[in-house]
Amino acid sequence: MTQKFLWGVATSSYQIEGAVAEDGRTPSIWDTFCATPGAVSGGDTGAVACDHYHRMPQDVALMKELGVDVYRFSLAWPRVQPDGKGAGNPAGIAFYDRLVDELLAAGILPWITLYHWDLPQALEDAGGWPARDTAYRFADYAAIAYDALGDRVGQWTTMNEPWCAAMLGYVYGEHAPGRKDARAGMAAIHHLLLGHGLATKVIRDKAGHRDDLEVGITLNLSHKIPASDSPADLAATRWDDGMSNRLYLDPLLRGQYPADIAGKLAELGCPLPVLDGDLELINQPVDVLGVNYYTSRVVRAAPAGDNGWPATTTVDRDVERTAMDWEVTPEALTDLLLRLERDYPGPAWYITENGAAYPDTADESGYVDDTDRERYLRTHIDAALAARAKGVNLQGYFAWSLMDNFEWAYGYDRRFGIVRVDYDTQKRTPKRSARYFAERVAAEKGASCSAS
Ligand code: PNW
Repeated sequence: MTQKFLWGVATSSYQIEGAVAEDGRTPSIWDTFCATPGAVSGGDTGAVACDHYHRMPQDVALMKELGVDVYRFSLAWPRVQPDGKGAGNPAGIAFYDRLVDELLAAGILPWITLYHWDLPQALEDAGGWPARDTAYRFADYAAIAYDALGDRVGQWTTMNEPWCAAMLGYVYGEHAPGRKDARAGMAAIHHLLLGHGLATKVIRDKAGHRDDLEVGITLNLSHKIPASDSPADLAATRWDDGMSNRLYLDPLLRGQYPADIAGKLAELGCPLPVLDGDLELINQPVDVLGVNYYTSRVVRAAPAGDNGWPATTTVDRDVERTAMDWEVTPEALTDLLLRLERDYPGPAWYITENGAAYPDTADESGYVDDTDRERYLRTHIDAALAARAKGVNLQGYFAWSLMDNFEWAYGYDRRFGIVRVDYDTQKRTPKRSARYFAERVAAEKGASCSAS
């Protein structure tokens, strides 16, 4: 018998929904950030985005045409629980009710992410993720969401990419809320992970013994390759891998922060604010570990900066780059998955995001002949399946993204969709890559049926 393997597409609430002030939704940190001059390219905002809030049935129909098994989307916390406190908002929840029902009617499994970065602004005003209380607020929100949708949804991801939320949001200031404070950022990492643990517990307690429940978290993991065998480059790579990968994987799957990284952070005056019992909460069983994979990095040591933080530089490789300037390195995806299975065995692994931005040009009909994106998907799916063939417990693959959408600090200037969105008319047109993906999914499913 062949093991289950799910094929899907992914999106997130703020990137596609629009309708930011409808049906009781309150502002999130991304609404605020977008209103900050210079924060987002072109002054773009998610106020309309793909207008998915009003076009949801059409978008589900698109997915059905693609033939995918599963759709990964996120709930907007300020829609479900305005201001991040108190009771759920029935008008906001009703949208996700309809979405879930529409998906189920189309034969598509709904896969919910609770947090894809749209923190209620009111909670940021109360301290945001650097404040411990936010983790408890997140658990309350998870309870509301599970009560509303848990009767029909068994796939729950707590957080999307805590690295991005903490580092880009609180350390580098490139994402909402735009803070530049390393000490706050390290606290944010711990409280995001604590929020994951608390919410996991809430969901498991509510779900009881249902056997289709899969709870997990999604991390953006990147394979790090030392520029040379020199002790300095090896140490730099270990630090980079520690800050990007082990700092999340170790507490989640081994119940402790990596000693080298936690020790260095404390020495730098930016400790992880761990209290008794936190690591037990964070280290609950995860059924599913989602991996968002885009690129890899060759790491070289650099002289430490004035602030004493270890520094690294990237060695450029002579490979294709996407419109994000990210190097295209599919083989590193195989290596990453093999390393995960070796060092952190246990969870089912899913590629919860993989895809690429390219400088698309559409013809008059809106069609994009994106051979580059087709190649990106093909080589990365091949790389993922190669790892699976070597024994990695990989159980699914999601393309990022179903459609072009609001690409955070880049606004609408970067397109990751396999479906083109014309932002003037909101017309959706499947690109060549969508056709490829649909054919590949059909072929893989046919192959696994006949082999079972
Ligand atoms: C992910 N980085 O973000 C997100 O989950 C998506 O919402 C996003 O659209 C997608 O990848 C493409 O960017 C990332 O700087 C943003 O390393 C930045 C980084 C990684 C992931």
